Amino acid sequence: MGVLNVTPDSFSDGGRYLDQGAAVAHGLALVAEGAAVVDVGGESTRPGAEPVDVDEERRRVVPVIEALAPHVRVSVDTRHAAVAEAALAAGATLVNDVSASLHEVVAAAGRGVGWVAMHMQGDPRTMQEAPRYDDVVSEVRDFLVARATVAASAGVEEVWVDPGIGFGKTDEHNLALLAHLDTLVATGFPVVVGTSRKGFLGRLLASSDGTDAVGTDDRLEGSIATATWAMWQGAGMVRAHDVRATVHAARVVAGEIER
Ligand code: HH2
Repeated sequence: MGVLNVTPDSFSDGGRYLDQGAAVAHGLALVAEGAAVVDVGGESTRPGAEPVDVDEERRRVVPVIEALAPHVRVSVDTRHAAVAEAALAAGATLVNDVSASLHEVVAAAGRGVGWVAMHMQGDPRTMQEAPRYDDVVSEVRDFLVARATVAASAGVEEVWVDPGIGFGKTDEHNLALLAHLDTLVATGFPVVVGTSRKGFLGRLLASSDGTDAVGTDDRLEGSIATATWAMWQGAGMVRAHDVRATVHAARVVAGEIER
């Protein structure tokens, strides 16, 4: 799943694709690099991000989805029902829902439309202030299984679950969720994981004196290492900014040999 943020403020590519022409061109480049899905988002959910007006979010994503949908499966990265509905009308067939609450919109859209339920503690503005769990792995799993079960009973045929790396989690929580990804895979719901360029990678790669977390443009190796781990553990999809490198890693994990 290639990331396409049509936003001024996303944490790693904010402002690069706010222009519609640039966004569509980048989406097509992701397809050429091997993305099976392009995930179009019009609201940053980075820690501390301010919410975006729904009309503005819709205005950002709809034309880009219309342009890309004939070429690739498009998902819409949104927390808002009105944006999800407009995106589905424009040709998206997957709702990537970081609020894990839009299953009814997806059920109403009928066959062929899927839903990603992602776990988040709190909301983006405040989620990193003091994340707390007794047992992060089982709490995230239980939450996702409950949401996925409700969606499946409402008639959603394709339901993905995502532990929401970085969404209301400390670095230790993120690492525990990755270390125990098999717990989520064992639920039987297909798993999506997004680690690409995230802050915990920057901190893991910081210099040994603990200063200077590695910047967003210098987290490729960490992103590929964690994506590879996730695929190896059985994740069915990884969300990535650097699609070419991630597709190469996926092909190696799958043991594909072209003759
Ligand atoms: N992470 C981000 C956004 N959407 N969706 C899913 N399913 N899983 C994730 O881990 C995930 C997500 C955050 O990354 P990004 O889109 O690059 O940044 P921003 O939220 O600042 O636009």
